[in-house]
Amino acid sequence: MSKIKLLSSVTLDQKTTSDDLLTLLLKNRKVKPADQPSFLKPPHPKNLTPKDIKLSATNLKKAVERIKIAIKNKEKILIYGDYDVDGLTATTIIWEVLREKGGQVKSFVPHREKDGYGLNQKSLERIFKSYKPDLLITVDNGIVAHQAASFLKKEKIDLIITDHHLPEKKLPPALSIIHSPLVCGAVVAWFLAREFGSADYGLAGLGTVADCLPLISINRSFVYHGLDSLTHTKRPGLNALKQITSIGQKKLSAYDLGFILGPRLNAAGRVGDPGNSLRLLASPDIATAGTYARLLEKQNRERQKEQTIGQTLARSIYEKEKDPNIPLIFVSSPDFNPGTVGLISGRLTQEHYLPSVVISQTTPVSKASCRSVAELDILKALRQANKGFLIDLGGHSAAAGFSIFPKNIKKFKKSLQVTVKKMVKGKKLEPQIKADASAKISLINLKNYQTIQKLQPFGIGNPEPSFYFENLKVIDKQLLGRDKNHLKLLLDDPVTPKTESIPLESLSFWQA
Ligand SMILES: [Mn+2]
Repeated sequence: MSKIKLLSSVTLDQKTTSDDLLTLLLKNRKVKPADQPSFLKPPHPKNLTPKDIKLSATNLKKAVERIKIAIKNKEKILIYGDYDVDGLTATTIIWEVLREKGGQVKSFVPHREKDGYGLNQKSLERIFKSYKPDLLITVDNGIVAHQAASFLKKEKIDLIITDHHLPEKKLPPALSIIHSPLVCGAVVAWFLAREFGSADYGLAGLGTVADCLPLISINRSFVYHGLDSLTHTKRPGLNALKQITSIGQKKLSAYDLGFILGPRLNAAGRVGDPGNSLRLLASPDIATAGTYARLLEKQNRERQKEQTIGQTLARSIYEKEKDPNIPLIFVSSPDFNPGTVGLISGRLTQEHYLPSVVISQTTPVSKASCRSVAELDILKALRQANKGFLIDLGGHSAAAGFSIFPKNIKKFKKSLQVTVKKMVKGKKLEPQIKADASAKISLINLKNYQTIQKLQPFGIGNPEPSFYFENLKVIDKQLLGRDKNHLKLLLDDPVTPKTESIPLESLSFWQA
């Protein structure tokens, strides 16, 4: 069972006007009256200023001037990105613009296993054997790369950091740091790129959705207008990817970015070389793009297979080891692919409504990913249980990751079990369904549907409106689909006056 949380105490019915409904939905989404116009019609990215995301104007100017000199003097520039969608789109946005301006620019995204996440000396030394830049620009990483930044300084390579991750007290030594925690890495990169030409805000919108930023304020501008731009994009890579998936020419939604295009771009980095996603995004023609789109589609199937195998293994380990007194799933195996531990952890937490830790027991260092439920701050739990066992711990209350030496896994497991048990003591772990308000089915009509659509795009921070209907009567039921997995009901509310839409047809997938 799930508990239902009503965000408002009113009950909506046929007397509710569209204005009332809109006001209630905006209030539930914590949109202040003064911000309502910009929520419903977000300003276009081109009308935003660096100040809107609190970027330092001085640092931006310093970076722009240095890059201009590099372009003029034909100095070698390197963009250092990341293997996830945010990092890939950030890399593409800035690489493209600087190249168009005649810059000598190459881009690099780290290999998940060989390089790990973020700017580091080992990877730099490897890159420098074939390409030693005069100027290095990070995107979606770098804000805590103290060692690598010092190494670059010693090598007399200028460094510009652009990032959105949380900084530590001390910042790394760099020529300029362009940083905002309010947006994703691709949007930060976009603000730098647009100083040089027309930068792709559609890609920045894709990075925003894929990096799970809340679709409110500035982020909404990039997703709202970005979706429109991506729907009509001329970029061969995205068109090839849309063609190979079921999307085709249709009007894109945030769901398509997060669940169809995003996973395919991520797949390359999870099971192989993330450079393939970069090559897709940068493909100059549809033939090249088609080759990479087919490759990503294949890698995405591989990723799904790895994930399914991993999930089956994780479930069997958990079934063997589980203790009903410990509200934590902790599974570790050398057979988990390090690129899919986050996905497996997410699935386990969803299935059991328990926090989970999944470790790919690789040597010399093992990689772990964790997901949690609303009742437990997993980052806090990991920090408390750490006792010097963990390397590179990072994340937030709902999701985190760390590295650990295999010999410490057992001891850390004990420590975390004790901590978690203490932290959730007295709490009942139970999934919660949030509904905007109670309603009578007479609320449901075309006009109210259209009102709800004004709040698009929906996603994190702006969920699709939902309503709680009580005491409905099932008049008729029917199973649908080839395997009869889906449920169709005819519903009536005995106390509501009949209209042409009542009784009401409802559809529920996988609920047969
Ligand atoms: Mn990011």
